[in-house]
Amino acid sequence: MKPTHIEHIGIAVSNLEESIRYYEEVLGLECYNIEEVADQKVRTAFFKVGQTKIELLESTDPEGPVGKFIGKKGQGVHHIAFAVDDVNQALNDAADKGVQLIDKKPRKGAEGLNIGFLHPKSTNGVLTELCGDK
Ligand code: CMX
Repeated sequence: MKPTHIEHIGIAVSNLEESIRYYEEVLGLECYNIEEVADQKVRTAFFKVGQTKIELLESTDPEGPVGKFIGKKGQGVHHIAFAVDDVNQALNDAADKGVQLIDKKPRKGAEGLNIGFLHPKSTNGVLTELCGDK
């Protein structure tokens, strides 16, 4: 695979509205989309910084992936998402190289993109998302 850019950085937050205020009032960015991803048990807010986005993640369930993360580690960077042409192909490439997949096949994430996660235990501790149109 060859990622074209960092599509977004996912940041776990305790309170979406409070965190949006920081990004808007201090960093001067504009929140252009708030979306609940029921499947992932999160509410998300998006900002654009050049070609890359910031995705704030507020958990809707303490047992969901972000709820558990915040319970253990507190707020902070949760994952990095790389844009790839073909998520299915990229997941297969990673598996062939011995990387542990969280998603064996792409699924639909926020903003209608196809997404797939690689397990942080095989990516040097960084939860890694691959995402794209295909
Ligand atoms: N970054 C780095 N390490 C992480 C992590 C993260 N975001 N989340 C969990 N871990 C680590 C934990 O610290 C733990 O490590 P230790 O064993 O050393 O303590 C290990 O992974 C297992 O963690 P856990 O709390 O027991 O959590 P689970 O195994 O239940 O789940 C994970 C971990 C990554 C498999 C799960 O969170 C997952 O499937 N994530 C993918 C989906 C996701 O994150 N969705 C939310 C975002 C959706 C979106 O962007 O729209």
